[in-house]
Amino acid sequence: MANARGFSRGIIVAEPEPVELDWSKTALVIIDMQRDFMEPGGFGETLGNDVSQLARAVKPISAVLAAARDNGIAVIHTREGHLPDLSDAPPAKIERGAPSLRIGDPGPMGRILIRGEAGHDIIPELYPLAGEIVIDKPGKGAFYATALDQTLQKHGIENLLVCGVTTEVCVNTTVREANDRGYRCVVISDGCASYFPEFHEMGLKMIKAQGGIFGWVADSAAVLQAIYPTTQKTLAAGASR
Ligand code: TIU
Repeated sequence: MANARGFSRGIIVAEPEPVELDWSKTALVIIDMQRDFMEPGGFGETLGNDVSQLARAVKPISAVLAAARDNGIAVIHTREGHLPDLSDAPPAKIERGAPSLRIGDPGPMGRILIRGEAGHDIIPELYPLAGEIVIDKPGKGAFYATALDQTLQKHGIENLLVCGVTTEVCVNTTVREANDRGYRCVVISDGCASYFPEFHEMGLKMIKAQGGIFGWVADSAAVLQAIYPTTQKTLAAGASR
């Protein structure tokens, strides 16, 4: 199936090598762009992190999200969080370390990392549209204890464009899970961020090393270029639609 502009496939200039994707078999997976990680007073800050480090990923994700929506590429959002009774939160996760507030404690955006609370929701800039898939996950990986694999199979998805936060935690864990399940993963470098810039850098290197041991890495401009291969002409045509 061709996308809205007539391109059924695209080549992303990626590392360690270019990768050609069939857009009808590709999903954009946006990992955990939740207020709990992005804003002061949420889970990320309770762990002692500078949440302002993550803001840089929003614009690149927003641009790829718009292109995906415009071209009929499937969009999947994930959210890390737990049931209000904490039955899906392992004590080993809740009790770890010395955070300022623990998972389930009341904070300025509601209970920390609990489904249905304000802090658990996705930031307004990247809010899911009706009909987009939202996967709630209790762990760092989006496949663990979720229906993500079955959902992707049902939609015939073979390739994932992956972005979100944080690079070395939930993005890396999800990409590793996806790779073992046979999905081709292209991680959008500037669409990911970490509280630790050096972990962001190494998290991306780990994915693309050894001939792409877990997948490919490309920036948002390269992904957009692949979705709109004749950018100027195509965007101009789009503008006059
Ligand atoms: N702490 C941290 O870097 N990340 C997480 O706890 N979850 C996600 O990455 N979503």
